[in-house]
Amino acid sequence: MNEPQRFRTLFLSDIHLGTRGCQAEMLIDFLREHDADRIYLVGDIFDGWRLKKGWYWPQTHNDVVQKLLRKARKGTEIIYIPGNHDEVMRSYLGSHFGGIDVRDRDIHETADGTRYLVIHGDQFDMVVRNAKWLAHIGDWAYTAALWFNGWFNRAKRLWGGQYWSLSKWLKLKVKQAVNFIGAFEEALAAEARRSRVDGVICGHIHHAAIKSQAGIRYVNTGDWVESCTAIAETETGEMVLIDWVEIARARRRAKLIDLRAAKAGKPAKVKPRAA
Ligand SMILES: [Mn+2]
Repeated sequence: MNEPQRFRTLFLSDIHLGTRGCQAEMLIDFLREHDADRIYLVGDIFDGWRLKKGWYWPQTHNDVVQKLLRKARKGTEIIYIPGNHDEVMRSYLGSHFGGIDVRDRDIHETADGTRYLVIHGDQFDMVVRNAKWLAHIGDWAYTAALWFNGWFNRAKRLWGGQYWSLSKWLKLKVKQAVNFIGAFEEALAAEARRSRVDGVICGHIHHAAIKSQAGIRYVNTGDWVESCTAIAETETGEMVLIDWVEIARARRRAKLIDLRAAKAGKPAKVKPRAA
């Protein structure tokens, strides 16, 4: 077994423990192979919204918690920044338990002196902020739209109007999603500027990134539901994006090639070739 790779800081967010979508096994592997002086949990670590609807907590989700607590016992400083799905943790701001500090937001200074605001990010998501129920209607709104589409077109045909195209509408939705990501990045960069720091490290939109946004560094940790990504700070203060799905895929490929090579190397299985 290899020694875990050590970083100055690790940033993880949007793990969504307590949901079927959570890639707990992938995260356990990741935590086994990575260590840091400090770990930031940047919100939506567990999913209180989903757990309220029905309890789902398999052993692997416990294992993730145990792995983090063990790291804290061994000296890793762990800072928990709550998100919107685990907002219940916002009642424990300033608390300290099991070696974990709970803070609403934090300023992290890297080894090279760059200062980052660390925050989940939902505070800038107007839909979530102003009307919590809006975030919950997604599924049935879509179903209703499909149903409505049929009736709407039938009615339109009566007075010779044009069809309202669902696929066109969905394409527009994708465009709006792209616009939303852009607006989110801008809002967070603006908050970093207001906080007089060099950049921001956030989560929330499940879209990992390291980029510059009008002179402000924008870093997003991604998630452990679809993409399995983390952000790591090296000993020299460089930020790197770790794509754990891609690394696992590359390893499987390498293993397969090794296996084939080993097979080919066995003299008994290689047919003698005429020179
Ligand atoms: Mn969130």
